[in-house]
Amino acid sequence: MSKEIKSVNYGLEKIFEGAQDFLPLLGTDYVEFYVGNAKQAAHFYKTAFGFQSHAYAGLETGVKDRASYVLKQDKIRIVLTTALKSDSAIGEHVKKHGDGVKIVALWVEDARSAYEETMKRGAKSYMEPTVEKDEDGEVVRAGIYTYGETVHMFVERKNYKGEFLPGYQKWVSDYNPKPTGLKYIDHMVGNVGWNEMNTWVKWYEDVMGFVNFLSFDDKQITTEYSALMSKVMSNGNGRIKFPINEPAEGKKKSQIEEYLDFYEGAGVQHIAVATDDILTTVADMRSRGIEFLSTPPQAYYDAVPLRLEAHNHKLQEDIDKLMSLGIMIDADEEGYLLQIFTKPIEDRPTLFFEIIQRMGARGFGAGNFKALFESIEREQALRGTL
Ligand code: TYF
Ligand code: FE
Repeated sequence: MSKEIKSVNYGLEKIFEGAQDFLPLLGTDYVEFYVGNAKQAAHFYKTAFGFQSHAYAGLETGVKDRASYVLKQDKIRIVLTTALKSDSAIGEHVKKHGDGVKIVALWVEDARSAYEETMKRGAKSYMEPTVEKDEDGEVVRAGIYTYGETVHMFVERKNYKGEFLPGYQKWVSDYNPKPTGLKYIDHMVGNVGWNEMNTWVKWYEDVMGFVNFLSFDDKQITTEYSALMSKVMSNGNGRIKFPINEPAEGKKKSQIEEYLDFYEGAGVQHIAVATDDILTTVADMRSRGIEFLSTPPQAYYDAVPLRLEAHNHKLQEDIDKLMSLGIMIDADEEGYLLQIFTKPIEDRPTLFFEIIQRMGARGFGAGNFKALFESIEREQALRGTL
């Protein structure tokens, strides 16, 4: 039933051979969303995405100014946080951006060192190293700003055995929809302003020690309207991948510009989550009410067998099933990948999700860009934002 996914290894250890990685990252720790109503958002992520109730902090746990619901699915942890009063940085964030990602937390061995090393390379501080304790031990966290008002929080939890963080209680719920097969975060993409992509590429290189291993220019990814440029940044062990997009001049309004207008600035555009059985995951999510971008045309699927043959890969899935669910297929030398994109999950056309199954390929689906962006443009046209 479920297929083995080859572990993603970008061969980056070669680049880092000999050099000391000043910011060793163990993985994504959690993603925190600031939202208008965390209780309802948590219900949505449980019902539609199959996340499981995990931890809670709020009035009942002695927190007076916010409520946070922590949800889990395999290795993925998301936190939904809302303000409990008007005088609140959380409320201000929601007022400006709508619901969106505030914190991309990174799991580290040593949060103090992560903070010091990035600060001395030019990071802007969000939170100095802070120790939080309870009966399960202690967690050290420290945060720096990245693009827009988005934050990277370094989380050191080697001396902690609790559920999530000190201050949270275990959340036991009677409502527990089944998981949909989401396993881990594959990558998280940021949209930045006009001509700012290279500034943020340099920031990830200089401040975080990341490398740029893939670039897409506007010629590759300009359809009729949806012009953009994109560079993928990765940390040394390849566990953290952050593509950065900027708008490019096209015939009409770029999808990136639409995002920047509605988010009112730079921010996280999409979160790609991996599954090892995309047919089951997507059928399940569709039945739970998640809306995906419209299906590529028949001509797209007609061309798939040749694209796979060109790289000598054999598709293990039934192409008719992939087509009926609207899943796209791309291939490179090392393998293929299956991917599909949700429509924006808020009323503002901002954040969306990608579901991805890697069958050896380490790319980002460049061969699907045309079909994908045409589908996004159909949505933009409906919104009158093209
Ligand atoms: O992460 C990526 O690069 C792919 C493709 O606005 C992509 O998922 C790139 C830009 C975009 C939507 C998807
Ligand atoms: Fe993606």
